[in-house]
Amino acid sequence: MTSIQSIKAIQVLDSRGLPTVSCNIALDSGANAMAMVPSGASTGTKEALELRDGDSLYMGKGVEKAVDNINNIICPVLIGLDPRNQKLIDQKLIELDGTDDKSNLGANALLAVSLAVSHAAAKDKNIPLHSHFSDIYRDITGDVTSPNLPMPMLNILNGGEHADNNIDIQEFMIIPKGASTFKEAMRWSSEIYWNLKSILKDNNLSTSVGDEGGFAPNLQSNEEAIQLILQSIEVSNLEPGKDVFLALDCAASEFFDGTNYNLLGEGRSLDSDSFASYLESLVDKYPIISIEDGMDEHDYDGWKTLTNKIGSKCQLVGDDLFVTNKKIFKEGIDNGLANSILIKFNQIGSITETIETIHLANLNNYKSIISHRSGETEDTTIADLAVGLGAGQIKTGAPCRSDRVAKYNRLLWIEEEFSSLSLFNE
Ligand code: 2PG
Ligand code: MG
Repeated sequence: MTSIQSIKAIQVLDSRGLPTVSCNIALDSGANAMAMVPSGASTGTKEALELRDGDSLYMGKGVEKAVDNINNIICPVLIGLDPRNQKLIDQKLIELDGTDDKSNLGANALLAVSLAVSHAAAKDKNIPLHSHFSDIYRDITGDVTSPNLPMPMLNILNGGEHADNNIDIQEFMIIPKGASTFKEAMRWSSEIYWNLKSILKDNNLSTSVGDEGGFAPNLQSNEEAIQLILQSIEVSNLEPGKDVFLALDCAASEFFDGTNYNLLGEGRSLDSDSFASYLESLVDKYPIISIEDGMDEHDYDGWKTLTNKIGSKCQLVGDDLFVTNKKIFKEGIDNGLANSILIKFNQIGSITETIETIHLANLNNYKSIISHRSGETEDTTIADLAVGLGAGQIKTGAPCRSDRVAKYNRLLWIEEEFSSLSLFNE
């Protein structure tokens, strides 16, 4: 049996220039792997706790405590264990932390170790990381996956918490559904992105970008953002609603005040029913096939209304609503909220729990979309997770900025090397 020989964590920087945790694991077989954790800006209130130092360094955002927790508390317990047994290692991490929200050692500490273990084990087995994730899914759930290349959702226009413009909806994404390969999906997306840039320039609008690499101009309304994207698809000689579709992430919790949804950029305020009707009107008017966090994470009545209104014709994705947490997700399923779930492993803090949540989605016919965070690194684990679990969809930002493109580039290599895998499209 191979065993863990050493674990070493350090503080590194993420795509926003803020500290995050990086962990390296060495095995006695000689295999060695490193992973880094991402960080959100529009976080759900029930996410596992990201441990920050709160002192005078890095505006309080240092992660030296999380790093020390790995080096001094986690490391001694995991030395000698088998890295191929992801479930056992994650169990040890969860027990060692001992809290529901990982607030003792920090979800950023736990996840960094959990990810690095999976990378080291894949290297030790001499198989690609995505194949190892398929194996872990089988070990944990007893079921098998159908690996594929995920359909990308690319956020090409940023608003909300991810940009300093006046757009309230956080993400305007394109889905190149008509593409027959991942390579073609990326070419279309890059061309649309560049044509959008030209259109913005021609209209004297800003071409600076937000946290996820999408443009962040000031506009008259959310609908104007949609119209500019539709134009950029057409200029790319592609047909909206046939070749390329649209998706939104409203991140509605960010502009809900407990009673109303305040679209500050448009100078209007809508109650829950009216906001659901507004989203329905967008779906009826434009080729929008997916809406994430259309309602606030606590507005369960609003979620029910929205799901009843458009759940049969539109993918409705719970992000802040479910926070990749099996227990919270189960309650949502039982109450008929949404029909899909966004998967972010740092919302829950371990590979095992992430996989259990995806399994629950599969058992209940909810779609899973594997997702980055707005604060990212060059770590590409989510690309392999999406492939190995056959999730079918990934959202990881614009086709621009290396923290986003690293994931797409990893998928381009997987497509090249594994001809048996095809682009998911149902
Ligand atoms: C989201 C994510 C990623 P953040 O809301 O879906 O796009 O943003 O990481 O800021 O929560
Ligand atoms: Mg979201």
